[in-house]
Amino acid sequence: MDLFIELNKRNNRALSKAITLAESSLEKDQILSDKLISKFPKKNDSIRIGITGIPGVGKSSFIEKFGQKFIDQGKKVAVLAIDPSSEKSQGSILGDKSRMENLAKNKNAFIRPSANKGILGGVSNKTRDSILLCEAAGYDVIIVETVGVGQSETTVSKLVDIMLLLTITGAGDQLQAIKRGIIELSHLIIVTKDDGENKNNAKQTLIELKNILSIKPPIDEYWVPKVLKCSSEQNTGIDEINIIVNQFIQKAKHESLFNSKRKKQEIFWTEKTIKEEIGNIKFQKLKKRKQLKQIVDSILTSEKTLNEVLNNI
Ligand SMILES: Nc1nc2c(ncn2[C@@H]2O[C@H](COP(=O)(O)OP(=O)(O)OP(=O)(O)O)[C@@H](O)[C@H]2O)c(=O)[nH]1
Ligand SMILES: [Mg+2]
Repeated sequence: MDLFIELNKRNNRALSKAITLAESSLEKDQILSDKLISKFPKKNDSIRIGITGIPGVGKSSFIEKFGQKFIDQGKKVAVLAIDPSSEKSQGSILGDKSRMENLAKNKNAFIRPSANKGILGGVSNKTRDSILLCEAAGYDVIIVETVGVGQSETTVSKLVDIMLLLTITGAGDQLQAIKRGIIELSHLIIVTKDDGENKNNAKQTLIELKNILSIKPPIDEYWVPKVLKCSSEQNTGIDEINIIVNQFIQKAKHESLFNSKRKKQEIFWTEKTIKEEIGNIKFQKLKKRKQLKQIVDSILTSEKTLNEVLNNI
C-alpha cells in the first residue's frame, strides 16, 4: 500500500498503518515515517485539542459527546488516546473505545488508542507525528486524550492549540492540579459529572476553581482561563464548551498568535528530537556554532528530512 497516495485519499486503514510506522522504534521504519510526513504540507486550519485529567475523571465519555459537536459542524475528528500504563493497556484501550462507541462508529471520526510504553506520561514526538498524519489524512480536529501522570500535561500542552483540564468534585483533585502547575497550563477547566447527586458539589467546585483562577496569571496573554461544568451522561454543558473552544481558536487566529505558537512548538519538537538523537554535548556545540537554527529551518521547510540532517552531523 502506498501510504502517501492512500492518506491523500483519506483512507483510515492507511492512517492506522502510518501511525504504527511512526510509533515503531525500528530505525528503518522511522526513516520511512519521516519521509512520509515531510511530503505533506503543514495544515494550519486544523484544531489540536489536549484533554487531560486523572484516571476515571470522564475524559473518554466527554470526548464522545464533545467530538460529536464538531462532526455536527461538518468537521472530521481524530482522537489519539494515549495510555502510558503499559500493563493494563489492552483493557483500557477497550475501555476507551467502548466509552466512545458512537464516535468510533462515525465515518467522520477516527480513534486511535496508543500504549506508549516507557515514555514518561506516554506522550512523545511520536504523538506529534500521529497528529500530523491525522491532518494529512484530512482530519480537521485532533483531540489528544491523556491521563494526567508524570510530565504528560506539560508535554501535551506543547503539542496542541488549546488545553482542557477535566476535574471532578472534591478538594483533592484541584489541590493536586494546583500543586503540579497544571492549572496554569489549562485554557479551560471543566468540572465533570455535573448530574444527579453530584450537582451541588459540582457547583461548589466551580466556584472554588473560579476563585483560584482569579489569582493565577493566564497561560496565553490573550486568554483568561475559564471554568465550566458539564455532564457527558446527560449531554449538558457540552455545547457551551464547544462554543468557547471555537471562540478561543478564532481569537488566537485573529491576533496572529495561533501560527506563531505552532511555529514555536515545531521548533521545540525538532530541537528536542535532534538533541535526543545526537546527545547533549554535540547539540550544545551546534548551538554555540550557531548551526542549529539553520538545521532546524531546513527541516521545517521540508528541504531536508530529519534523517538526512542527522546523517550529516
Ligand atoms: N455520573 C456520571 N458519570 C460519568 C460521566 N462521565 C463519565 N462517567 C463515568 O466515569 C467513569 C470513567 O469514565 P471515562 O470516560 O472512562 O473516564 P476517563 O477519564 O477517560 O478514564 P481513563 O481513560 O481510564 O483515564 C465511567 O464509569 C463513566 O461511566 C458523567 O457525565 N456523569
Ligand atoms: Mg479514557
